[in-house]
Amino acid sequence: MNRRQFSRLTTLGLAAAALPPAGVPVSALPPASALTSEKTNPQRGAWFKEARFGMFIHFGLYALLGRSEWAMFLEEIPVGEYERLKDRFNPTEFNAEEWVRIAEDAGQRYITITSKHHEGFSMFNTKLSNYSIMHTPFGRDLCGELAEECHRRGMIISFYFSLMDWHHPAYQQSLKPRTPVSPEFIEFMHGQVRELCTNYGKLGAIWFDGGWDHTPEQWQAEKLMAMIAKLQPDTLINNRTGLPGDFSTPEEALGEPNKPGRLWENCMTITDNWGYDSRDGRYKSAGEIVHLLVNAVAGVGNLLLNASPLPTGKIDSQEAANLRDAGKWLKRNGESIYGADVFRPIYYDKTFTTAKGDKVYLHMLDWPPGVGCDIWQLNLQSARRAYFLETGQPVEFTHSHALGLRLVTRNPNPLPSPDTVVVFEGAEPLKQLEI
Ligand code: H79
Repeated sequence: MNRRQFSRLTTLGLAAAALPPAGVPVSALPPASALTSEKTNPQRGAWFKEARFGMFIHFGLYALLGRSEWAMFLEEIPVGEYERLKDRFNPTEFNAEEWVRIAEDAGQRYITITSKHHEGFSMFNTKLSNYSIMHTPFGRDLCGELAEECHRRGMIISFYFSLMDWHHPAYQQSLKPRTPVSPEFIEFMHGQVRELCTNYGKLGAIWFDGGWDHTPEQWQAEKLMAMIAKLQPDTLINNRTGLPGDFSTPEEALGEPNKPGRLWENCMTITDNWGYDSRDGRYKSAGEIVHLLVNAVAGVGNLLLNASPLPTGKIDSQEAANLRDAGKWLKRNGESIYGADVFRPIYYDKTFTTAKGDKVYLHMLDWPPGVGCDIWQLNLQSARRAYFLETGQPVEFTHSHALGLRLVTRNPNPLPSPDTVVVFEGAEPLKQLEI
């Protein structure tokens, strides 16, 4: 879905159900969890299902230390010492266009950036604190520049926002689990979310995190979500305020294929860390990225894959290269991913199916060149014809009770591909019978 189509969801009035009627006080409205439910407005999640693949970006003061975004906590760095990092924060090589282009080349359709992580440093132009990117040598609204570039290019922008805040003085007393959160902090934190929902145009989602030490009541999460629904009726909200919100967020794990209709997004690192860590050296290859994506989409979920900018503001070049390579596969096979639905649950690690209309896409993640294949328990007998998605070349297939689907045509790729997709036309998605 491009930006114009995304905006049309509002102009068509599809989001109206989420808007409070004029003159009704927020307290008299149904709970925000109901307001943001898909049942209220089935179109709310349309962009999310269409997009399927997004870029997470973890960027903050922690990049300067290069020891992940948890360094302040894990190394017990005192607030007074840690906050001095802002005097050195100057990612002069940051270029919003370059970041968006990397995401585009990777085939990603949305970007979710840390507007504020647990460290409490705002990467946007907040008027509510001096502990922000505006008060660094850099002095520019990085989230704002990125949002603007995204809007320009039809990339959807979402904001990650940490509820907990290791820096704000009013939060210090609330650091202990299950102690109340001070009213001053609630006002500040809700105020920052209001800024994010007011100053950066249309947002895809608000992605809360760090809420586990307190209850949704203590965060006043219902009120927070009602405010978002009012300011940004189409914006999805994740489940990390402790309320269900619109979508689930399994971290470094697959989602909820067993809950039909529930949106979910698998967030994953591309290295072994979220924030830049100079000790890391492990990169997921393009093939691994494709496998993770197919795995998520086959369970009707999304993949939000993290990229870590360096202190200079540049996205790690190896990450960018692997993303671009994964994008080459997506350019040829995107039809089987974007907006794809479930055909049947996952069966094997290396064989997945996705579906759209009367087409079923069989994803062969580990199909050696030159051989055919038997796939047990997969019945595509109703299909009229089959062909390779990349080339259109026909694929001959048979069925038998003993073996299920047999691909008679051998894999013609001279080299192993991360995923060879075979399209079956005329199959009956969701009405499959067990063999
Ligand atoms: O932003 C990323 C993480 O920083 C954040 N969520 C993703 C998207 C996150 N916050 N908390 N957690 C994840 C779970 C907490 C994990 C911990 Fe640990 C185990 C904290 C301390 C021990 C992982 C390992 C982080 C530091 C060491």
